[in-house]
Amino acid sequence: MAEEASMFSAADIVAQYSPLTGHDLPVRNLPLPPDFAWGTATSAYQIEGGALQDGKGKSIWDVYTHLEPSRTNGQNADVSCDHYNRMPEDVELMASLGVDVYRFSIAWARIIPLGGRDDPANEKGIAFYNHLIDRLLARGIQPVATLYHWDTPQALYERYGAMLNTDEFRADFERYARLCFERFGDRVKKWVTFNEPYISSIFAHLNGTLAPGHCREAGTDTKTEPWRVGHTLLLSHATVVEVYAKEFQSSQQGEISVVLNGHYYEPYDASKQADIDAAERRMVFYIGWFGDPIYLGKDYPDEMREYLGSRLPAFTAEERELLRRTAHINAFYGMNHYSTKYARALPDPPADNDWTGNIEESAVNSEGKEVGPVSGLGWLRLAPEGFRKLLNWVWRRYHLPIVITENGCPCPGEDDVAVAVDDKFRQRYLGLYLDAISRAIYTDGVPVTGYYVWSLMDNFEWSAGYGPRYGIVHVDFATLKRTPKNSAYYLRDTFKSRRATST
Ligand code: GBH
Repeated sequence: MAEEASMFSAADIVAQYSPLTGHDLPVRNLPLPPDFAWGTATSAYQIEGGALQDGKGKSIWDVYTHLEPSRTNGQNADVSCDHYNRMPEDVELMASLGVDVYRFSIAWARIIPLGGRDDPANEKGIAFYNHLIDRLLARGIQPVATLYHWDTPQALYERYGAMLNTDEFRADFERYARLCFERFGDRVKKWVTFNEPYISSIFAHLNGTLAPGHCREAGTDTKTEPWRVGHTLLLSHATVVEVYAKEFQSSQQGEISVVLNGHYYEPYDASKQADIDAAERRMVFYIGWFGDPIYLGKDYPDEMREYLGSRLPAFTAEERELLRRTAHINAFYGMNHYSTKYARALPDPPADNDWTGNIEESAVNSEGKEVGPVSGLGWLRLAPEGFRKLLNWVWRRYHLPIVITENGCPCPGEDDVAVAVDDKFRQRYLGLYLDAISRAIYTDGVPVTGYYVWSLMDNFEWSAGYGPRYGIVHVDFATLKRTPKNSAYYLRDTFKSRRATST
C-alpha cells in the first residue's frame, strides 16, 4: 500500500476532490486493489417471498405488513421477487455480472419456524439455503451469510417480546446460530450476526416505522426500551461470536462480525464548537453505541453514559468479561453506509426519550449549502467525501479492515422504467463512492477490502413497500422479470478495469 500511495499527491486530491458534495465531480475511475471483493447484497424478507412455503413460520414482518391500516404502503412481501422459487436464475444473473461475493440473509423462521431453542427445525427451509450456497460456490461466488436481517420469528415476539427480554432472546439466538454454523458453516466462510442493530433498536422500538413498531402499543416505554434492545443485540452477538470461535472456527476456518450502519455527520455551522461537537457526538451515539462494546470490548461510550444515565442498561461483571474476551475475534468492520448529514446542537432541553444527544439533523447547513445532490429519496444525498471521512473515522476508532456491506441508492424519477434501466444517477453515485474508497485506501491508508452494492435487485423496501428501487437489476413486480440496469454493467466493467490498473 505504501508504494501505491504515491499514485495520488495531496495536491491532486485537493484540486480534484475538495468539495464535500458530489455536485460537479467527475467520476475518475480510481484504482482498487487486485484482490478487492465486489459483491451484491440482499436480505431474506425483502426478496424471498414464499412467506409460508415449505413450513416457514411467520416473522414479525409477515405480521406487520398485514396490519390494518397498512404501515407498509399497502404492500407486503408475501411474493416480492419470489427469489425462493427463482434462486437459480438469480445466481446465474450474478455470475453473468462477474460478482465475487453474495451477501444474503437467512430467514430464522424458515429454518426454525417458531424460533425457540426447544422448537423443531424445518429441513425444507435448511435445504433452500444449502442449494443456494452450493449454487453460489459452483459459480465461484463466495457466500456471506447474515443471521439476522430484521425478521424475528413472530412466536418469539409473542412469547416474551423478543429482544426486550435479553436472556430469552440471547439463548434462542444462540441455538439458531449454532444450527446455521452446523449446517452451513462447512461452506460459508464469512458470517454476519446482526444487520444494523441501531435500526432494530431505534426504528423498531422508538420511532416505530419498522416491525414490530413496538412503541405504538400501550404500556411501552420509549425512554428505556430501545437501549434494552441494543443491549440484547450486543450480548447476543458476543455470545454467538464466542460459540463460533470455540466450537467451529478451527475446523471451518471462517470469520464473523456484525454490520453497523451510520451516516457521516458534518457540523451545521462549522464555526461553532457546539456544532462540531454535535457532529462527533451524533456518530458516537450512532456507531460507538455498538462499536465500542463489540470491537473494543468496552462499556458504552462515556458521552452516552453521561447523557442517558439510568436509561442505558449496565453490563454485569460477567458480561464485561464476555465483551473483553470476544472483541478481538471480530475479523472485520461491516459498514452499511448511504449518506451524509449536518448535525446541529439544539439549544432547548431535549424530549425525555431523546436518543440523538439533543441534535437536529438536516441536509442543508447554516450557509444554505446542501450536503449533496438528492437521490430518489430525500434523506439520501450523494456525498462521497463524507463517506471517505467516515471510513477514516471508523478506522481510527476500531483499527479493523472495513468491508462495505451495503451502499447504493434509488435514482430520482426511477418510477419511469426508462430512467430505471438507464440509471445515470446511480452509476455516478456508485462511481464516486468507489473513488472515495480508492482515496481512503491509497491516500489515507485505510484498509477497505470489499464493496457489496445494495442491492442485487429491486425489492421490498420495508415501510416504503415497493416504492424506492435500490436494485442494479430492475424487477417488474407484475411479471417478476429481471432486467439488469446499466449500473449492473457499469459495476461489472468498472471492477474489471479498476482492479486491473492497480496490478
Ligand atoms: C439498510 O438500512 C437495510 O439494511 C436494508 O435492508 C435496506 O433496504 C437499505 O438500507 C435501504 O434502505 O431518517 O434520515 O435516517 C438502512 C436504514 C434507511 C435507516 C433510511 C434510516 C431513514 C432515513 N436506514 N432511514 S433518516
